[in-house]
Formats: sequence, structure tokens, C-alpha cells
Amino acid sequence: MVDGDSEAIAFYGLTYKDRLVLHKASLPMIRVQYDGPAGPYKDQLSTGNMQGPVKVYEGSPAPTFRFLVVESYHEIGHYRLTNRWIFRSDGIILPQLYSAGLQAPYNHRHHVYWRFDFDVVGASNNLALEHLPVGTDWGWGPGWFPYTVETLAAHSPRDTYAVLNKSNPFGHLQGYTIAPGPFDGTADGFGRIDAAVTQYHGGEDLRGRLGTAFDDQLGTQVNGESVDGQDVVLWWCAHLDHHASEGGDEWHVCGPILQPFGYP
Ligand SMILES: [Cu+2]
Repeated sequence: MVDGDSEAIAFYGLTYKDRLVLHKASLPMIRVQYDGPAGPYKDQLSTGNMQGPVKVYEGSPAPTFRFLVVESYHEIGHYRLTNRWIFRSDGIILPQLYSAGLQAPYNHRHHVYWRFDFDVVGASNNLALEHLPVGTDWGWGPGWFPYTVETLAAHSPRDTYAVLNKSNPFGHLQGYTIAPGPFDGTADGFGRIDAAVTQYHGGEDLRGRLGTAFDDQLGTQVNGESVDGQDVVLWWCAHLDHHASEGGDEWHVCGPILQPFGYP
């Protein structure tokens, strides 16, 4: 059974230092474009293509932090995929998608979409920002551009984002930065966005049903609504290059780095 809808694993009510960070975090969509006559494809991780049980393990590679990993392993066509989520005791969250296998013998790109339904401190009064390579100060520090309306964003090289709570409930700004991992790539004509910022609507969480092979359909959720001091959702899209000459047994990984700031 391929249910196409369960996302296999999703996390609800994530907190750091007893304060809410994310209402939900998941990986609803992967789109793949080949340079040869194959595809494009749109896949979703689900309990139907999951192989074996979800694995949970922990470790302590350094005296400064511990980590907890939750991961699922999937097979879709010739693809082997590991959906790994690393939660560190210092608040850092590393969602990572590992990919191996060649569906067709051509260079291709995996466009991997994570959905981060932020509730920093709470659902209300959140704000998303993008750190642009300029000295302009819009009131949040040099380069930090606050998003006031829903947006599809892409820049090369790609930027770091942040989501914070505007109300300074603890006397200072508190939130998370979302920074590109080393293999998150840049947008292209097929995977057109690095990030999207939308106002939360429960009905827009379509899980594996959002998007087609030809269109991620995120544009349908970006229709001019305010995201300034709202309940915001930040989408992150990594663009993972895979060269056919590397063969099918080479593992590739992508995914952003979520890091807290302003926590005591
Ligand atoms: Cu690949």
C-alpha cells in the first residue's frame, strides 16, 4: 500500500527549553528532474513505501551536546531514501534526506521540500525574515528583511532565514534561524524556490497530496495574505544534484540547519 499521504514521520509540538518552536515539521514532497528522457517525478514519503520500522537512537559525540535521531527508510522505484531528523540537546534541528539509486542513467536533481509550521513561543505574532547580503537595516539588524506578505523566494547563493516571535515575551527576541546545508543547492527553472512563507491555514496542510511532477503548487498558497505577526509556515526546498557518473550506490544528503537564538 502506498498511501501517499502520511509523510511517514512528522513531528508535532516541538519545544526547546520548554517553549514551543514548531506546531509541526515534516517532509511532504520530493520532485525529481532528469536531463534525459525520464520523468519528471513527484514522490512522497509514506508508510506505504517505508521499509522496516522507524528507527530511534541517541548518542553523545561531544561533551557539549547529545542527540536524538528519528529516521525512516524508503524505497520508491530505484530510489533508496533515508528521512533522518536529528534533534540536539542544544536546540539544533537537522532534517536530512539521504538519497541513493538511479531511476534513469542521466544527471538529475532532487528537489526536496520540508514544511516547518512554526509556532515560536506560540502560534501568534510570528515573523519570518530573510538575511539579504546588504547593509540595509529594516529594524531587525543589517540585512534582515522582514516578510510582510506571503512570498515565494529564491536567491543565488541562497540565504539564511529566521522565524521569531515579535512580542519579545522574555524581554528579547527569540526564535530560530534556518540556514542552508552544504548541499542544498540553488533554485532552477524546475525547482523554482528556496523558501516560501505562508500564513498558516489548517486546510493548506495537504501532506503528500500537494504538488505534481510539474509544479510544486506552492504558488496556490501564496496569495497576498499578511505574514507580519501571524501564524507562519516556512517551506524549505533543497536542490540536490546527482550525477549519473557517480552511479547508484553513492549516497547524497541535503537539508537545512535549524538553530535557536535568544534562548537563555
Ligand atoms: Cu538521484
